[in-house]
Formats: sequence, structure tokens, C-alpha cells
Amino acid sequence: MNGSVLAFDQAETADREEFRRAVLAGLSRTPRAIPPKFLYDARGSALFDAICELPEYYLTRTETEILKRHAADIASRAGPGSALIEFGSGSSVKSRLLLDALQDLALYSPIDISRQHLDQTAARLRRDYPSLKVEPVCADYMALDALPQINGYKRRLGFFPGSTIGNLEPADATAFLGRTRRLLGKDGALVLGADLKKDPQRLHDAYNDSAGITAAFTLNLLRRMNRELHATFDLDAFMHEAFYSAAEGRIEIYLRSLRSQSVTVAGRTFNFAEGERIHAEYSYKFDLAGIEALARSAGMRVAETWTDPARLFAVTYLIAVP
Ligand code: AVJ
Repeated sequence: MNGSVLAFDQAETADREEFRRAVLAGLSRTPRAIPPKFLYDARGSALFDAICELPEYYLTRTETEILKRHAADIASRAGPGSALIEFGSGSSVKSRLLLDALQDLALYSPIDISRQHLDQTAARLRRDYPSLKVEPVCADYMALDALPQINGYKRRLGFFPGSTIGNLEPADATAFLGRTRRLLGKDGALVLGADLKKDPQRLHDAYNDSAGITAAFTLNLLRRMNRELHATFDLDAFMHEAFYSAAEGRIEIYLRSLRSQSVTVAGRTFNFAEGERIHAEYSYKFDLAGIEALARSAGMRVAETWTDPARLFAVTYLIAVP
């Protein structure tokens, strides 16, 4: 066996162990909850890509339009010679819009927890941008305390698109932004994508698509537990449930048990009452004042905001408050 195969096996074993621990803890808690990052195994990531193409899921399309329209504004704010650091890079479609607009980029550093995703992204970018220095970092960007050390760049420009910030509860969002501010330094800036509050029906539909892809995405968590943790979930005995809570300003997503049942997961038995839920995800929605307040709570401020004409989504440029 060669070294990289062995390294891959070890990473996979460590990932599975982390998943097992998080699931057993999450199913033992009241209310039951599993952190949303575990939705993104290979199948989950493919389903999420399909979600982004859905007519009801306006987020990706709208943010991409905003970035296309304003990439030059973002680039002129950042100035030449920046280092672009992307938190949770995925397939880096959106980052290319910035890469194309930024001048004399010193470095592009995609951070992603999936080694496979990261290597693929880096290889494609090196092919398409031969003179760009690409330095991938395989890490959980929520638990990152250092960035690649390079010299000669003028500014660290962070990029956190997709309204992934909406997965975090307010205190965690503040903590993440505070850590990010420290990582990016005093002249650093963060380009942050955030989904905006709007007609609740529109929000509801975005997480209850008629093709059932979002339901499949949530239910895939059960499938993943079955495969990786020898769990015995009956996928027909749970349903995806997503609704907008105006009071909390968030979409809440659960797996709801359709009957009383017991399930084995990694050798342990869990009893579910009929109607009992496993929390899978929050997706917070923002208004511009809320983004400003969140930035301030982390020692930053909103220097500029770009939205679409229907004000569905916002891209903001955050800088550290001196
Ligand atoms: C990737 C967290 C931004 O909250 O809209 C989409 C995830 N979940 N449909 C979102 C998601 C169900 C998405 N984020």
C-alpha cells in the first residue's frame, strides 16, 4: 500500500470515529440533535449540489448573480496583492468569480474538511490559473487557529459564501467571526454571504421543494448512519420536516419519527416515540441591521453591502474595527 492510500484510510477512520461520537452524543441528548456538518458525505454533497439547482432554492443563484455583478467592486475594495482565503470551499464556483476579478492575487487558500474535495479543487484551479499560488488547507474551518504563513501579500481577504453562517446559532456565529477576524489580521476583510428575511412562504418553499431533493438530503443523514455506523434506521419511518420560525428568524430542519420505534446505532439502542424529532439543521435568516449587529459583536463592521434587486440575499464586506 502506498503512503497516500494509507493516509487516506487513516483520515477516513478518524472521520468515522468523529461521526460515531457526535451521533451517539447527539442521539442521547434531549432534544436530540446531530451537527449539520455531517449532512455532507459524498452523497449529501451531491444532493446539496442538486438543491442549488432547484427552482425554489434561490440562494445560490442569487448570490452568484450578486458576485458577478459586483466582483470588480469587491476587488477594488480589497486592492491588489491580496491573499484570498475561502472557508469551506466546496467546488469553488463562486471563488472563481473573485479570482477572475482580484488583481495580482498573492495566494488562494481554500479550506475544506474533505481532503478529496480539496485536492480536486486545487488541481482544477492550478490548471485554470497556472500563475496562481494555490495552498489548500485540509481542516475544519470552525476549529482553525492558524493560516498558511506566506510573505508579500497586502491583505488577507476571507470568503464565506452561501449563507453557511446561517447554520450557526448567534453565539457561535459571533465566536466564528471573532476567530476569523483574528486570523485575517487588522487589515483583513471578510466577504460574507447571508440569506435575507423575506416572505415566509418563499423561505418555506426553499426548504420544501416539490421534487423532494431537500427531504432526500436530510434523510441521507439516516442513510449515512446506516452505512457508517451499522445503524438500522428505516428511511420510510422518518420524514424531513422544515419550517420557518419568524420568532427565531430561522428555518428549522428535523427528522421526525413517523411511529414508535427502536433503532440500533453503533451497538446502542435508541427508542423514538411517534412524532419525536432529531434536529438536523438551522438556517438563520438576516436583515441588514442583524448582519451589522453580528459583525459588531465580533469586533467588525460592515463596510459595504451588495444585494439583488429583490433583496433576497446580501453579500457584505466586513472589516475589523480598530
Ligand atoms: C449550506 C447551510 C447554506 O441553509 O440553505 C439547504 C443548507 N439545507 N437546504 C442552507 C441547506 C437544506 C444551506 N446552507
